[in-house]
Amino acid sequence: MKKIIHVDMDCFYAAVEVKYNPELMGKPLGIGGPPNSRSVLCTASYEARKFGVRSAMPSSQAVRLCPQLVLVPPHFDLYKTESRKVREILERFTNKIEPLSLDEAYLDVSDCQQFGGSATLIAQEIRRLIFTELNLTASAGVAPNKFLAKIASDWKKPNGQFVVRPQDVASFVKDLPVEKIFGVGKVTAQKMHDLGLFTCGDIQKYSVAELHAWFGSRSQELYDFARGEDPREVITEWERKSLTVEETFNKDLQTLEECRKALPSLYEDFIRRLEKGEYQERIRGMVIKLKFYDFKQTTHEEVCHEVPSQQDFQRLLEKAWGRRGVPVRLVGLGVRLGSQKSSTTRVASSQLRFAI
Ligand code: TTP
Ligand code: MG
Repeated sequence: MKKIIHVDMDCFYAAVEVKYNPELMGKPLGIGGPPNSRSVLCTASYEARKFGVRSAMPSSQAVRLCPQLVLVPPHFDLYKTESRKVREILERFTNKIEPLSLDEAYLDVSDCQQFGGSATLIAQEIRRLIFTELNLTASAGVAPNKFLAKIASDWKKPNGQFVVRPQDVASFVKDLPVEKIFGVGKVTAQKMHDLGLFTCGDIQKYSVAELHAWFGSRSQELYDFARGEDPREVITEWERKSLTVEETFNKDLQTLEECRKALPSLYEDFIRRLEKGEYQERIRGMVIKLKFYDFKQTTHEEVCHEVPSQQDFQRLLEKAWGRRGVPVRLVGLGVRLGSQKSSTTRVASSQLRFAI
């Protein structure tokens, strides 16, 4: 039985802005460009959320909902600096850390000896250190796996923590809405609702074979998640082999042109995640993935060592699509990652050539 902690900073970008400019404290705050731009908010302080202001909302709409909203442009360097400091605190407890973005990470503390091995007390201590040393607050979820820990960290937000003990898993998942299941987006959730599946308890009534008829290759995973089981390991940065984003479409994309139109928003999402994880140095290849209407899938991959452009993915898409030329239900794009070590070697050898 594993002990996993999911740590998620509270309104992270906004909290960092307040830390560096205490005059902002207690004010409704939005992080993003001015309302007359096409900018959307990265996040909002809890004071602003009371007005319905949310992440990814256009600044113009946010100001309409909350006219006294203080808009601050993002300062990514500050967020990276604070994120590193949080990371340094987490490393006092274990090296098994999987960052998901600048503000959240999984920790596997199964082998951690501190606090008598109590994951609950370790999570409490992590949050105490983040508060006293960094003047920021974090929420945490403690559970036997990643899936449950991530849900739990949201349960007592802000500045709280929630523990799902192994003996509580069954009752915890029973009434959990299907939307909470990892990887279930709007499209799958709607499909589940149409089938009368609203909670994990509803999904539990079906066998893997029955789920397969509806959800194809994801059936085993859904079967496990619905029971609160999740075999995924905590993957440290060095073990991560790829970074990809994907989207399943409500209606299959019929033509190459339709697939092309799907790329910009995927690309934007990809760049955001790439920057958050600071993976640029480790890029070794770019890849496009297509899943066709019949659930068969193909990937096309090419070597690269820099952040691919949207045109690169367009080119890959044409090749992958051309293999079958049939309707597409899912498009994914991303990069393969190598270890930090070989990246250093590559830089060193190119410098050497330069020196010669
Ligand atoms: P979140 O953890 O989703 O949000 P949060 O930390 O602001 O608030 P919460 O207390 O609910 O955890 O995201 C972390 C940071 O990532 C957030 O501060 C800003 C950034 N972000 C974006 O830039 N765009 C987005 O759409 C989202 C959701 C987050
Ligand atoms: Mg957060």
